[in-house]
Amino acid sequence: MHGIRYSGGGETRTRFTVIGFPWDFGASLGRPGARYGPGAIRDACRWNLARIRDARIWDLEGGRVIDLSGLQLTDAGDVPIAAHDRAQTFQRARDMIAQAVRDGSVPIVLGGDHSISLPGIEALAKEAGRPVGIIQIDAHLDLVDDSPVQGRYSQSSQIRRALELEQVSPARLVQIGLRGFNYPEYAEYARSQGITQFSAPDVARLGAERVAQEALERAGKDGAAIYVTLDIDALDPSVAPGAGHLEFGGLSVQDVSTMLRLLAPKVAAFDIAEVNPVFDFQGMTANLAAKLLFDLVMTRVASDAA
Ligand SMILES: [Mn+2]
Repeated sequence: MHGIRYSGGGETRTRFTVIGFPWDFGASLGRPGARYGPGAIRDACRWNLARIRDARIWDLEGGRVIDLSGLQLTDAGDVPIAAHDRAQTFQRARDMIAQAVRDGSVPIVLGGDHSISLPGIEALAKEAGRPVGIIQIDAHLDLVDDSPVQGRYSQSSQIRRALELEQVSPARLVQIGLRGFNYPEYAEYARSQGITQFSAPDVARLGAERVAQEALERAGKDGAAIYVTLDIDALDPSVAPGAGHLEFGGLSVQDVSTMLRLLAPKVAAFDIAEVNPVFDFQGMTANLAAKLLFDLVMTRVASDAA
């Protein structure tokens, strides 16, 4: 398996640690197969890694050549999966992600279904030494408390569980890209908790830049460390067919790219979930994830170097 690795060779200013989390037992309603996500995303990253020359890369969208000499991008491999034991597997993930944060690195967790965000948020909450805010780019709410089918730790509950952490507050949760139809009881829950929500049409109406700026303000309140989670189904299925569930009317590539570029300077931990190669077409979704990962990494390097 290809690791996502690069060492700029200069004095390190930006550290990222890639952690694969090939877990899809949380896909109890959506389509399973996201366990193959980390491998497919790593593979797709080769194209951009190959374009680095002499510690520099041309960022065409940013209109600049970025100096990568201060970048240390390491790949810690995959979380060892105990298929019979979610709690043990999540503990291992928490330990790996916490280690990355302690090393002064920004963890990039590659899912896996969206349940994988919980150990990441827990690790950041434990290590950050300050409050945590969450920016969730997603078609769905993932606020299910409990369900007879899905239980309490599925791909539909990780944000609800994260809100129970002492360091996390619904006032610092921002959900972007929501659409379609959902259970009515969560409308009252989201409103009463003061969760900030931008639907996909909100993003089209307000613009990605304004939404990203407001998200940073809300999630970053109280000096919070910001966890950014990207469910690939936030993007429209026409560009991301390899997802857990297809929810039409989604965000555009440019809008998500713009948002990640604006969030990058402030992100303390990042994950990409629900990339599902089993349902992908021509590797589109994995390649999209790799592009968005590079948007975030390269923009952060440029910002740290400035
Ligand atoms: Mn989700």
